[in-house]
Amino acid sequence: MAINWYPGHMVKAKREIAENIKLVDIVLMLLDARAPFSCRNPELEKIISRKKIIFILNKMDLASPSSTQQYQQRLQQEGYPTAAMDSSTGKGAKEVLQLIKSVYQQQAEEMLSKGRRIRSPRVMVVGVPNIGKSTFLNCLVGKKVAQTGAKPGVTRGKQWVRVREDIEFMDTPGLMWPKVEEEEQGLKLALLNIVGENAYEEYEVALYLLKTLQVKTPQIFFTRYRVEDVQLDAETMLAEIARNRGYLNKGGMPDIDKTCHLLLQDYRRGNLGRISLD
Ligand SMILES: Nc1nc2c(ncn2[C@@H]2O[C@H](COP(=O)(O)OP(=O)(O)O)[C@@H](O)[C@H]2O)c(=O)[nH]1
Ligand SMILES: [Mg+2]
Repeated sequence: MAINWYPGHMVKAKREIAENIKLVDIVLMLLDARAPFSCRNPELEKIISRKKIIFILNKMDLASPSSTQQYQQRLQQEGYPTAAMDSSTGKGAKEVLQLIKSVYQQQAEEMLSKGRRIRSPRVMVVGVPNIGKSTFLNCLVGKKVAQTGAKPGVTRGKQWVRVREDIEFMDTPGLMWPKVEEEEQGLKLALLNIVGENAYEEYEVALYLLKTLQVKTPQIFFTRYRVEDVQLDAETMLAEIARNRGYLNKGGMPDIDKTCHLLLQDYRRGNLGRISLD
């Protein structure tokens, strides 16, 4: 399966980011902590390269803590400051604000040495769809500025929202598109609910998840779905889960589509544990 995902509105999104980037000092690039490298886009990083980029590994509550640490180390080796965050609870918010201030410090000193007045850092949040941009902004700013789960692409006038620590956030986050280069990366992005659902078959993504679980956490098939032989081939496994759940068609046959949907949902909600993919 080739996931070829570059919807029309991404062209507009790219133009908007290129415009808005001029107004800020720092870009916070949100990545999914479960597969941060799959969310990246070198082309966009190049467009932004004249600004300071901070990578935020969001949804860390759903990711394997040791993987998150490793991913952060790799990004730091590339020279990027990083932090991890759970925007649904605000865990990590303090560290993010602290990081922004310390990254800005250098710029502030340069301003000072040129005899310029130091102003508050201006920050823009960017990230792929569903990564949690709106949730993140609302969480840091401490009130509802951005609509969560909203359809992207509604342009309004730029507004700045100031947080206590004297940081100004652009109220409209930038929509970023991942660069999908290989099949497995596309499957990960589909599993993470980042690519639009018309771009993939749930069945194929569920097969990918199933194989991943069999490698990383096979016991889950027993503990959650009551399947005793955790290494069954994919087809038989899906049918077993369907029967155990009572997901049957009219003819009494296992409902495979419904079972695939269940698997994906369980992964996305964290019901299968904290499983990272990159
Ligand atoms: N578990 C968890 N869910 C999150 C986190 N951040 C966002 N979400 C959820 O992810 C979904 C997409 O969030 P949203 O802010 O609308 O994403 P956006 O499209 O990037 O603006 C929503 O259901 C949020 O509740 C997080 O750190 N942890
Ligand atoms: Mg949003």
